[in-house]
Amino acid sequence: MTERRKLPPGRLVAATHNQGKVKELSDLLGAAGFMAVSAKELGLPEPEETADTFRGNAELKALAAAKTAGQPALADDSGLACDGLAGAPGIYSARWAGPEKDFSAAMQKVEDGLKVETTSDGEVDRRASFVCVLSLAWPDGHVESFEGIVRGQLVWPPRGDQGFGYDPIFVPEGETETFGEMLADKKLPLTHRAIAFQKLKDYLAG
Ligand code: ITT
Repeated sequence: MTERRKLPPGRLVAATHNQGKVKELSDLLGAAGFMAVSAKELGLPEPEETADTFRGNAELKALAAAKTAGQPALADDSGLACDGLAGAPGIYSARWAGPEKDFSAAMQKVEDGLKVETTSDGEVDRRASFVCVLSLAWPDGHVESFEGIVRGQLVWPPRGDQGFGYDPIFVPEGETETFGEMLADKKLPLTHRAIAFQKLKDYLAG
C-alpha cells in the first residue's frame, strides 16, 4: 500500500500562470480551507508542457513548482476536447490561441474545423468535453492526480463575457447558458475543475 499523504490547511501553491484558473482554483481552495498563492506571486517559471497527456503535463507543472517553491503545489492541465475533431484541441487548447492568447481566434478555429467535418447530410457533431487533471505534488517528488470531465455542446456564435478561454462556446449538459454567460458562482460547481477538485478533497480526507 502506498502512503496516503496529508496536507495541513494553510497556504498552497496554485502552480498556474492562467489568471482564469488562478481565480477558480483560489475559490475552490478557499472553500476547502486553503489559501492559494499563485505561481506568479512566487515568481515561479512556466515549465514547457512536453508531455502528450493532460496528466503528464499537470504532473510536470506541479512537480516543477513544488521543487522550486519547496512546498506542496497544485497544478491544472485542462482543455476542450471536441468529439467532431477527434478530441482536438485537447492538450493543445492553450496553444491554439497562440502567443497572444487570442481565444476569439481559437474558438473560430474550432468552429471552422467542425464545418470542415460536416457530414454529407449537413450534420455537425457539436458534442465536446472540458477535461481537467489536477496534480498535487510534494517537494520530495511524490505526486497525486485527479481527473474531472464535463460533457456539453458547442454553440456558435460565442456567447457571454464571463469566464475565460473557450467558455463562450460551451454549454454544459443540462444547461442552456454557455459557461461564458454564467456568473462565476454558477459556473464553478459545474466544471471539470470542480469535479477533479472534489476527488482531491476526498483523497485528502482519507
Ligand atoms: P498554465 O499551464 O499556466 O496552468 P495554460 O493556460 O497554459 O496555463 P493549459 O496548458 O492547461 O493552461 O491550457 C488549457 C487551456 O484550456 C486554457 O488556456 C483555457 O483556454 C482552456 N480551458 C481550460 N479550462 C477552461 C475553462 O474552465 N473554461 C474555458 N477554457 C478553459
